[in-house]
Amino acid sequence: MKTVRLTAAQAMVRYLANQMTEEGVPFIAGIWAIFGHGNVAGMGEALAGIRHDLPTYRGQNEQSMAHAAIAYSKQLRRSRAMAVTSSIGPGALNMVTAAALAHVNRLPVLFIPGDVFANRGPDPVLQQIEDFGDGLASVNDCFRTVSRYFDRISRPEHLLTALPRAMRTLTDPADCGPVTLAFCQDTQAEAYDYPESFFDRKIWHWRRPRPDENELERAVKAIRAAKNPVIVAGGGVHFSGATGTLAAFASRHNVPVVETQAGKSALSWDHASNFGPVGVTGASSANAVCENADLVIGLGTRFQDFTTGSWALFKNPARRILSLNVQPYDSAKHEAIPLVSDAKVGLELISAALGDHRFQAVDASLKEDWFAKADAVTAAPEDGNLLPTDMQVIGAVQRASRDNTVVMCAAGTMPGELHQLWKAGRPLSYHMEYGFSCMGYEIAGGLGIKMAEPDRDVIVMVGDGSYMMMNSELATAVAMGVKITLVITDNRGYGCINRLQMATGGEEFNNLYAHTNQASPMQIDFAAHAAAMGADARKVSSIADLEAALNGAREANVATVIVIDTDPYPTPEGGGYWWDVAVPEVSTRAEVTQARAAYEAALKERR
Ligand SMILES: Cc1ncc(C[n+]2csc(CCOP(=O)(O)OP(=O)(O)O)c2C)c(N)n1
Ligand SMILES: [Mg+2]
Repeated sequence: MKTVRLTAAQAMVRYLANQMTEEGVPFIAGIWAIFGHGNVAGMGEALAGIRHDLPTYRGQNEQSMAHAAIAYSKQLRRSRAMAVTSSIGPGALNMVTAAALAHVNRLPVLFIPGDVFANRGPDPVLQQIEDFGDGLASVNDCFRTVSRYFDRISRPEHLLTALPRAMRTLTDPADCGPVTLAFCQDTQAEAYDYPESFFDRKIWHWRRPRPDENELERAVKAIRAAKNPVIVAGGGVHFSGATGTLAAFASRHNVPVVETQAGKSALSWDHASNFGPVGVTGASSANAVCENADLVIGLGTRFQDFTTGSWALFKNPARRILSLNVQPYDSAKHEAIPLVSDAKVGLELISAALGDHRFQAVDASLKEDWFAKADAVTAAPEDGNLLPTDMQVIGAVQRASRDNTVVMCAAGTMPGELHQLWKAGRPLSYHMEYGFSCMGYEIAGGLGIKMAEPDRDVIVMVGDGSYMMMNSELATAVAMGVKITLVITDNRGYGCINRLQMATGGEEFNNLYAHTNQASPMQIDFAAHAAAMGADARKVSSIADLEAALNGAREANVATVIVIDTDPYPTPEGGGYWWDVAVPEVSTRAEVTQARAAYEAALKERR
């Protein structure tokens, strides 16, 4: 057997650089790295040596670097991914939140945190925790719960089994998610005679699992028996590349489609079958269809609470649920009729079995009513003296957008309002991280999206709160010449949580800055802050100026930041659905007691 003597770190990166997609490009498109003593010598030396085949990017924070990596893969429908490496201890733990984000959203990312010495010579090394009763414990154990595959590389030859398992997980449509290979510091630097064949180029083919015949038969029978089915399109539709198939299916069989946050843009907003966003942040049209449906067909959805109205939405006493999902876990949720399958293949087979079967038309005026409401709240304000609403900001961004625009967000007021009000055209023109809804995903995520699709205009919608939590990858975007546009809606605090607090009977407390424990009122000049990181930044004072600034941003040659003050209180009415947020059972506040009574009544609607 021919062998090659390499350090474990050199072997790891050489292996990664040779794992290819069907399109002939490396599956791992690059690696984000922040070095410390736990990876600079081993991984650092190896990455410098391979930089022309596997580019290394240096961000400002391990978590946000991982956000960029994750957004990159989400935008490319998981067809490629990135890796992130850190030192041991704090650098490693900074990535745990991002690992959970990828875990919830079923997105591939490879974490390579440094780990303590396998030989235990220097114990305790700087940043090593000491467990008094467990000699194997390391901070990296935190990754176990939030990784689809976890391994600790404490001998060089562990890579021979660990790396293929890692790739299997990253490229498996059902098990896809974050992989953590905790890499002991001394092991990274240790040499071993690896078989040369281990580094042969390998192509990873995307699998499309076909349904079991009996499951398919039962599913088709259930669909044929239905009078008012609805398809709930989730993120799996994008991952499977099933958007065209879904459009054809919906038209041919006349089935209404509603979209989750991850599924939005599966169908163009103006497709006759698209009844809009579903659930808590949904449209009245979509939710009316769902209330009435006797068969809810989940298509690549996890059925999270925002989709199901905490399971109160699907009200029809006769309703059944069918869950077409590539992951068996999701297919069996809530006593669904399971159909384990790739979305595209599954839809094609169902369509063939249904033949010319068509369902009765759903009242199209539901949609017209909803859009009339949505258009009214997103229109440019007539009275320019009032503080703009976030809805009006959405309208301005929409009007300034083009066919190739991607609008993105993750947390705050904007995700719900964008879900309701944004008119998404092309598939993947809407990028929402609403599985983990992680504040701080936005700016780094925007960077990752633009790296994935440089030809698209990427508009990052970010609240003042999310901006304050994590903004430093803006400097990275500027330095890398990655041109994204940020719209910062400054409502001086956590507007959405403040409204939730009021809705649950609470007094306004600790959300908007005005209600926090502060000696001098917080006043942040976001434009100056962003400009200090090199962005082309300005504050605008009206919706008209925002629109003009957005149009100007296209010509800019650096990342652009536009700040606008908005009103923290108004929010779209007449669309959304109930959301289960537990209200205190006893309180001295009458408002809480009232909210509790409403809450208990609402709970009875759950099915
Ligand atoms: C990391 C993280 N911490 C806390 C939360 C809970 N949370 C959701 S939205 C939000 C406030 C967001 O404020 P901002 O970005 O200003 O948006 P706004 O609602 O004011 O428009 C908070 C605290 C979260 N989603 N993520
Ligand atoms: Mg805010």
